[in-house]
Amino acid sequence: MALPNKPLGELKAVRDPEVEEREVDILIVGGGMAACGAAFEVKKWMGDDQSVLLVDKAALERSGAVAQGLSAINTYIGDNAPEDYVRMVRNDLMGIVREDLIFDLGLHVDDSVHLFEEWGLPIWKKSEEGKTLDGKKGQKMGTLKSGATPVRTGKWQIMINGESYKRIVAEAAKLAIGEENVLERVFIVELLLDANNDNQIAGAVGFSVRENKVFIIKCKSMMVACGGAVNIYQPRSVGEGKGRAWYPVWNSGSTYTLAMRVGAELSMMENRFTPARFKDGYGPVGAWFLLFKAKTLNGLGEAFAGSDAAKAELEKYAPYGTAAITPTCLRNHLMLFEMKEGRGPIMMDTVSALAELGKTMDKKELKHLESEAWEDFLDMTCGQANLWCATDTEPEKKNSEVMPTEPYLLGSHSGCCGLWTSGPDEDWVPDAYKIKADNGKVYNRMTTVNGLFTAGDGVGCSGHKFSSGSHAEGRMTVKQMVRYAKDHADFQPAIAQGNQELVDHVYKPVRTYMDHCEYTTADDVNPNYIKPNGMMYRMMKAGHEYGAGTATFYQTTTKNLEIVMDLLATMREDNEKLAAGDLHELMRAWEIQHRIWTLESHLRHIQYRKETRYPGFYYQADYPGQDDENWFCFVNSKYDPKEQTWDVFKKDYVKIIKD
Ligand code: SFD
Ligand code: AMP
Repeated sequence: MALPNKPLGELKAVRDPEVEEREVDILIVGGGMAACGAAFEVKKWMGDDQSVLLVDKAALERSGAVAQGLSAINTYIGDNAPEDYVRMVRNDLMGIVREDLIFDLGLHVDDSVHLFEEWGLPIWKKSEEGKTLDGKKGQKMGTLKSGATPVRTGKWQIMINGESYKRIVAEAAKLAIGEENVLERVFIVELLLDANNDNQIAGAVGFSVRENKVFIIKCKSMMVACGGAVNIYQPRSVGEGKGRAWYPVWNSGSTYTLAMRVGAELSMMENRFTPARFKDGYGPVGAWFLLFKAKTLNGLGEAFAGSDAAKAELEKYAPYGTAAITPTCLRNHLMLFEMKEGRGPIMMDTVSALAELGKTMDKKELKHLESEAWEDFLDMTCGQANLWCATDTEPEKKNSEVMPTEPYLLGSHSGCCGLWTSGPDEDWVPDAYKIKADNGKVYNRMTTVNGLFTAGDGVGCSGHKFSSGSHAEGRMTVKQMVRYAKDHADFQPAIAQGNQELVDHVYKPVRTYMDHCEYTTADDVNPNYIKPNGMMYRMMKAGHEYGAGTATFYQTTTKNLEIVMDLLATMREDNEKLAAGDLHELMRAWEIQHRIWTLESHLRHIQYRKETRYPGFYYQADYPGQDDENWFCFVNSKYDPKEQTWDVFKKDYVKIIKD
């Protein structure tokens, strides 16, 4: 149940919080697209004797990446073949992906899109004359499920009126799971292993950001779906603009950190996404490229993407670079190439695109087209529309600059880092892609920790799921979680740590603050502690300068990586001295720790992979270009929680869908 909004000001933390214990069969950590899919689906498969709980750090209606809404659903298979979906994802991610997971998702994703429409999400349709109909007009054409034609932007994406997308999806999730089974504004700090069975998940510990209370929750099976990692790198936006990034600022790498700290295997953490976006406002470019057919121009006004120089550059990265659709990282690479050659900045030619489209339109239709251009941002990144207002930008009169952003880590958009999970238990899935649980059975999307599952941004090696795919994956996964909990009905989760030990751990930053805050007149300057905000600057600066941030045009070297790893090790030591005076700051203290662990795993993987697999996302300058002979494989890693050591290693890639 949602707690009411707090009164003015932050809620002071107390030294000894209340403790609330819960025990359920199925625990869903996170409340985003994947978790809402799981919540919608779970009761269809649960037995009457089974129980479920969903825990979100925020309020379901506006949490996670879809909080602001979206203006497109990027994965709708429709008339396409799921095999082609695999081919598209494989090409975009430079060849190394888990084709079993992607194909499996392709079979199920449309069902979620059909549900969204049934729940009231307006999906744009084509009229019989081929005209675009949005909002209520589109709804008159009937539903996608009944055969209406969506407005495709690219081959896979469809347009929606999506400002309230998350509210619609959250409402269905809450109704299905029951409000009494949802805990909002509770931040999960750590996952907990079972005391009696090795490598078995048994629960989680977190705290409320609205009351001084620690939650200790036991479970038989768990999904961790806390989205990707944002603000791990120094963002391009500064000052008050820092509160805005492209991906959701609230997602702090919890998925990866929570899972890695209990020993779950990670995969492809070297992969990152540095999206090309409208500069400073972070407005997405997909609709402009694909729907409005806009081109990007270099500083000389040339459409550089088709130039001979660009073609020669792309040929270096064949077969991906020479494919019909240039992979996302290489589209960035071309922009960076132009900028480094002194031909920046890169501009989105909105003026010519709208003029061209307007040629076949009357005045009223043209006005509508212009409002669609605004709505693209108002639906999902209204800060960009604000910026257009603030800079007197009318897209039909003035072009806008496009720029690759700071790096993000995610597994559901155009990136593929995440956890190594089991594929489905089907004949066509190679054994190497099946993870056997303690009982010898295979559970789709289970991680290498028994009973621990993930979905959406959490599943590695299978990008391009987007909002619809994450929702569908949550549904697919929870069905397996219920099966796992049923198969382990006799399992009694037992947590090794006592309640007091867990409370001491979670509230450590509060105690540190209380012990030392009187020593200073400036709350954030103290020889005995560091505030999360200060730690954030330290982490961002380290990655920015040494870990292939925007400072170096995304380039790093072996030596730079050694330096940043040293800096991160010191940060982890200093994290013991983090201090939090109120509950919001306590959340910040744990978020920054999750970010630091995530960043470290990312850089460990970059350090291990001795090639540059994703030019445009990052460059390992000592190992330029791709080395298929040695590196056409996954890179996985595992943190051992007992020994506190890391292992990074190769895992074979298996091709399932032929070219
Ligand atoms: O324009 C804790 N996405 C797009 N998808 C599309 O289908 N179409 C688009 O148009 C897309 N674009 C886009 C997108 C996202 C954003 C931010 C923008 C534009 C500006 C991507 C999708 O949104 C994305 O793929 C899915 O939402 C991923 O789903 P999931 O479930 O993996 O993550 P989430 O929805 O962010 O949810 C995370 C949840 O975890 C909670 N959480 N809870 C408890 N304890 C903790 N420690 C927690 N940490 C996090 C969060 O509160 C949240 O509920 S476009 O660019 O292409
Ligand atoms: P974006 O707005 O960049 O997140 O893109 C939305 C969708 O459009 C994603 O599926 C992208 O892969 C795709 N996309 C964006 N730009 C292009 C482009 N220039 N060519 C092909 N696909 C694109």
